[in-house]
This record gives sequence, structure tokens and C-alpha cells, in this order.
Amino acid sequence: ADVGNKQALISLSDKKDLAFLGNGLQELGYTIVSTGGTASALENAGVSVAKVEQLTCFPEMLDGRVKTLHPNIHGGILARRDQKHHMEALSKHGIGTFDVVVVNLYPFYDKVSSTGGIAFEDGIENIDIGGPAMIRAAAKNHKDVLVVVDSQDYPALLDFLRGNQDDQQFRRKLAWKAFQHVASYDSAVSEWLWKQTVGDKFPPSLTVPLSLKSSLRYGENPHQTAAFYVDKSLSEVNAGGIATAIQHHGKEMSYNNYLDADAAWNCVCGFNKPTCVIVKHTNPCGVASRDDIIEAYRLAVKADPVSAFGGIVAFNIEVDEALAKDIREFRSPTDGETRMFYEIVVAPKYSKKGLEILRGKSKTLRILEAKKNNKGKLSLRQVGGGWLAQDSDDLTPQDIKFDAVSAKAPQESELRDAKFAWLCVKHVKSNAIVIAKNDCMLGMGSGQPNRLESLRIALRKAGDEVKGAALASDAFFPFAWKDAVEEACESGIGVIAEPGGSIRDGDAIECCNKYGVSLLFTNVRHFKH
Ligand code: 93A
Repeated sequence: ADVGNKQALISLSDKKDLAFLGNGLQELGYTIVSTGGTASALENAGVSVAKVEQLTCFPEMLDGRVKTLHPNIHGGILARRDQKHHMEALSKHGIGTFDVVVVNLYPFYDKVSSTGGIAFEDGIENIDIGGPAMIRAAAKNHKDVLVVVDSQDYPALLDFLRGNQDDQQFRRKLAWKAFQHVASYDSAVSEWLWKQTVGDKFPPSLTVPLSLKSSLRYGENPHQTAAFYVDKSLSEVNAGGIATAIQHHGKEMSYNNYLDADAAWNCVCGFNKPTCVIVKHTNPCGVASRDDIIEAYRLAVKADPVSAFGGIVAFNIEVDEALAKDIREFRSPTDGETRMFYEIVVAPKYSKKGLEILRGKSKTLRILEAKKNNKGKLSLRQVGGGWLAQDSDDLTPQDIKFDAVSAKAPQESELRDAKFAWLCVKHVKSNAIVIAKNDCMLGMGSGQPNRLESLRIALRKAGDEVKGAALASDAFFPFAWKDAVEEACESGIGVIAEPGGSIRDGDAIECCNKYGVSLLFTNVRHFKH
């Protein structure tokens, strides 16, 4: 297509695919104008380019703080092509129009969240001013200026320029993305400045920079529309968690899949030994740690095979060939026949063979590779008309003292079991009870509106294995202490861990003493509503 004297303005910090873009635009007959570093990179790629200085008749000044902030640049972006006096003003001052603006910004997130952080002054220098000004100007005038902020859009841009350029939808979409890009950038700057001002104290500034990761097929139910947003305040390099997990195989992730995978991943990352966690509807229903991960996997299934069926399986170590085979072949302990079926497997790593075998398990099985969650993150929950904000619950058993308050002190193995149960109970919805022994969950009760019911469910699941096991309760036993503590003691529990702090604590201790059960107070509560 003959484009006459069309001009493109390119200024990029991230120069990924710049040669592709530059050559594409040059082939289409565009004159390219660029800032210093971008111009050099284009020249190296064999693309002819004019420097911004040639248009502004001004050198880049103040260490680059003022490069493109000039009427000869902004006039060329902002002029309304359909307004005669705008075009006359441009020609009076010898300013040419820009038809395409491609800009990405100083890598602020990556710099300020790099390990070890950076000096305050360096943070300030990484705040891009000229870039957002160009992006905003071009996005405002998107009717006549195409604005691109993401290298993934280069092919679509070139295709568009080769064809019919009247598609206002395409232009609007780019403009939307441009403002999104600048808004999330400014949020990250503001969030960082707030932290520099108040430290990690609450409340946070709550300008969490979000960007749309994907729209989802539907929400919790098929009649609800839904989408997934990622937190951009973490640099792409450092960000852990389910939002940045790589999906190697399987059906598209659903809203509920993300919730459940997140719960499983959060839980399994809390363990140091090789561990398998199985989650159903956000609750861990099987957890086991073993040096032999296959054994851990089988024990986690065995804890509650009915619930584990159709669940999410998470590991904190690599899934290798042998483990993958076991996941593929293992038959439900319920009937010894049916092969276990899962929605998702999530792990930090897969061996080549392991991945291949899991892919063969089923077409739909979602296989996720995730990085460890970042600690100290803000946790947000929506309520009608507002948001609740809190720190994430990052306490581990290492941070907690388990005070023996009963006449009988726990044996070393009982204390280990209590800590394991405690690590599990934190991830179970309140009211939460977990029964565990020998690094293995035996039963759990979750989400019941009274603790006694959760306890009964957990006891029933643990069955005969409850003898000598550890029981953890996410909060203290209140008025129903007698029923709850007594039922636990009667069932043969060896040790109980609970926060303590009830006015009836004395009764709980007395009851444990009567049965010769050890009682540990953690002084820490792990509600999860
Ligand atoms: O320091 S700035 O805020 N002042 C400006 O006038 C300006 N113009 C473009 N930063 C500015 N830029 C940014 O420079 C762009 O957003 C881009 O990220 C970067 C490209 O610089 P170079 O081409 O020299 O590598």
C-alpha cells in the first residue's frame, strides 16, 4: 500500500521484537522516528531511522528526563486530522503527523521489586514521564493514531496496516490497552512511593495495579461471567503463585480451578519435606509428607479417597517419571479398581518423561507448573460495596510456640504430629479440625458452623487410626468444650493443639488431664473464613 509520508514514533525500553516491528514498518514505507537507545537498536537491525532530536531541534536533556516532551512530537500525535485549524497549525510550524506510536515504559516494577530492592533515587529515576505522555496522547487520538504498548500486538498492527485501516474497534482496543498499561504503571509507582513513606504498615494505598490475564468461560456457575486479573505490582521475574503458573496441558482453567489450585498450592508450599496435598473445593482433604513422594501421594489419596476423586493434586517437588506413572495408574482405595481422576496437577517442576506420562493420562487434565508464592502479600476480599484488606497469613509452626498446658507433656513424636496437623489446619476453612499422625492427615472437618460438628466429621474420617493421633483446632473450643474436648479424648486422640484463650480453658485442661491427653496451646489462631 502506498502510505505517502506516514510516520511511526517508536520509543522502547523493552526492545523485544523491535527488528521485526522496524522492518515491517519500513517495508510498508513508514518513516521511523525514535529516541536514542531505540534508534541505535533499529540501526543495528538495518532499519533507517530519524532521531527525535532531528524533529525537536533540541538535544535529549537532563539525563534523558526530557527527550520527547516537545510540541514537535506531541503536536504530531495530538492534532485532529478532521480540524482544518489543527492541520494548519502543524504546517505553520513544520510539524508532521504520527500515524503509529509504539512505546513501552521504563521497567519500573522489575527495578523496584528486584531482589535486594534499589535505592530510592534509582526508583525515582525509573519513573517514566515522557513515555506515558506519548501513550496517553496517542490513545486519546486513537481515531487517527494507532498506539501499541505490547510486543505481542506487533503482528496484528502490521496486518492492520497492510489491510483496511478503518476498523475503529481495533483502534479502540489498542487505546483501551494503552490506558490500562499507563494506569497499572502509575499504580505501581504510587504503591511503591506509599511503601517508601509508611513502610509495610497498614493500611496499604490500595492502588493495586491489576491487568487482565484472561476472561474465563464463566464464574463459579455457568450463568456468571468471569475474568482473571493478575497483580502487576510484582515483577514478572519474581512473581510466584497460581496467577503466573504455566499450563502445560489440559482443558482451559476455570474460575473454580483457579481457586482450588491456589488453595492446594498455598498449602503444599508450607511444607519442607516432599509433600502431596489434595484439595477439593478449596479444602485440603489429603496431605502427606514422606521422603518417598509416591508413598506421600498414595497416603494423601487414602486420607479421603472419595473426596480426592476429581480433586486437585499438588506437590512441592518435581514430578518425575515414576511419580507420574503412579498418578496415572493408581486405583481408588475405595474399590481398588477405578483409576483416580483429577482436575489439576500442580508442581514446581516436571521431568520431561513425567510430563509426557501425565499428558497421556487424559486430554483434560490440567498440568500446572507454579513458582512459590510471594510472602507478605496483601490479601483482599470483596464485601458488598467495599474491600477488606489484610496481610496474608504467613505464620508457620516454626514461628509458633507449642506450650504444653496439660499434666502430661507430649512425646516428641506427638509434638511432631501436632505441628503437622497445625500446618494443615491453617488451610482448612473454619471451623477447622485436622487429625494427623506420622506426617499424614487422617481426617479433617471444615466449614461447619459449629466446631463440634467439624470434630465429629474429622473423627469419623480418621476412623480407627485416630488412636494416639494429634488433633489441631484452628480456634479454641468455646462453650461446647465439654462435648468437643471430651469426644476427642474419648476417641483416643493422643494430643490436642489449639490456640487457647477461652474463659473455659481450665475446663479443657482438666478434661485432658482426666484422659491423660496432652494439650498444647499455640496462642495463635488460624481462622480461614
Ligand atoms: O525520562 S523520560 O520520562 N522523558 C522523556 O521525554 C521520554 N521519552 C521517552 N522517558 C522518556 N521516554 C522513555 O524512554 C520511553 O518510554 C522508553 O521507555 C524509553 C526509551 O529510551 P531509549 O530509546 O533511549 O532506549
